[in-house]
Amino acid sequence: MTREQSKYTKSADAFAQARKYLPGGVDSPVRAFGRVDMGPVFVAAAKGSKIYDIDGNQYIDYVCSWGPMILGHAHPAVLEAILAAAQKGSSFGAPTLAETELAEKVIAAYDSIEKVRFLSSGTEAVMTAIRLARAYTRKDLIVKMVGCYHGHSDSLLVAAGSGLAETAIASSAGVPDSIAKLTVVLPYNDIEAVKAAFEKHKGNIAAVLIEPVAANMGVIGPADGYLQMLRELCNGRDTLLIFDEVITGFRLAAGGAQELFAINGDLTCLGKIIGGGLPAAAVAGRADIMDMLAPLGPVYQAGTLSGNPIATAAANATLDILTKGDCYEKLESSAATLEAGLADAAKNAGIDVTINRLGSIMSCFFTDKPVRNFTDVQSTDIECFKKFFAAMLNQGIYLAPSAYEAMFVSLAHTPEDIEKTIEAAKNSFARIIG
Ligand code: KE4
Repeated sequence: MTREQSKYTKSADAFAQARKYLPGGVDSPVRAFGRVDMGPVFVAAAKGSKIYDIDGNQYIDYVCSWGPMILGHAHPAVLEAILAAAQKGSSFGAPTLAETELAEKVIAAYDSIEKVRFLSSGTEAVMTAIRLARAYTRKDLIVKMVGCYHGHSDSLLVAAGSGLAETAIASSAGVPDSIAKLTVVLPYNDIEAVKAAFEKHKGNIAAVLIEPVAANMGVIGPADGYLQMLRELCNGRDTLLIFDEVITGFRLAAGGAQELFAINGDLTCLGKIIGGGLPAAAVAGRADIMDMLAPLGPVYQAGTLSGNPIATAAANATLDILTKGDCYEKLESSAATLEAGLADAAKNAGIDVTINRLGSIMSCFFTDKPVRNFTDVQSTDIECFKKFFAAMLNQGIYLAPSAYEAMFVSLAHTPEDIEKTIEAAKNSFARIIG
């Protein structure tokens, strides 16, 4: 056993035990560290910008629970709100004032949102948005982009069809072809492909669904004018534009990518940050579409724990902090410093990297080329990323265990954290070259 492996013995034992009872030892696949060819660390606790594993190792955390922990872990005000809510009971299955308060905050942040329905996961939010779009437009097809991830509902576990604008094939077992072929999968940042799909499937596209800033193939921003052209194409064809802002909502700005790019979706899916670290998400948007939801309209959607009072308390406390003061300026400053430091470290080590950053999310791709879509990501050096990940982990820097994920910077990351991360990157690049 190498010295480095000796640092993870309790996690290794825990993983072996977990695999007896949980498929793959985890409750969500990416946590198994399969994409970095090693076993996961089991986390014992977290506070601020740090997480602590069961072997007692401390890490600066850039996963942030895949986005929600933008204030840092166990923020005092969020904890206080959770504990106060919990004292009054954990779930009622009845309306509460806090849900209305949270909806007001979401609506105040987004020009495009008039009504909100809270639910428990991003998957649920997107699944509901699709159902609403099909009901509202009376059309069946959904367009999604290669490399965008929208949760695990059947319609979205699909891969591109045989030819451009052809209907999709299932990308997961258990998804019938009859469902997969109601989705069309196109390259991200390719407006001509969208035009071709509208041409081929005249009048039958209910919605174009997109992460306005992709963060599930690494971070990739929209090409200049791309989102605006999607908006125009949808307008002209009575097709809805659905922005999946589960990651970007309240991350890139209070109004997410739609604020950043001054564009309005017809429906918006939110999650992660609006749960404050607890299970909460939302489908939201134009009132004439949202009012189709039961009990008002004919589109059914429901949830035992939707608007859960403890999750809603965490969410309200989180947004109260985020939407006041200069939080987004601070996030921008920290992330820009980190980006510059990583770029300099790679350059000085003679390693080619492309860093895509928007606000406080970024990805470091091992390539000397721009990364603008999934095909570009696939041409990056994934093996090099795995070495970088392992070298950073062994120096106490916890990155997402996949080249297809994002780094998240929080308000809890201090200048010392950023500096230590840059130093660790210098050592890691040296090891990769060495
Ligand atoms: P959840 O069902 O996991 O709450 O949300 C699904 C989802 C929807 N839309 C976007 C843009 C998302 O990024 C996600 C979930 N993100 C992944 C990580 N990239 C969650 C981590 C995991 O799957 O364990």
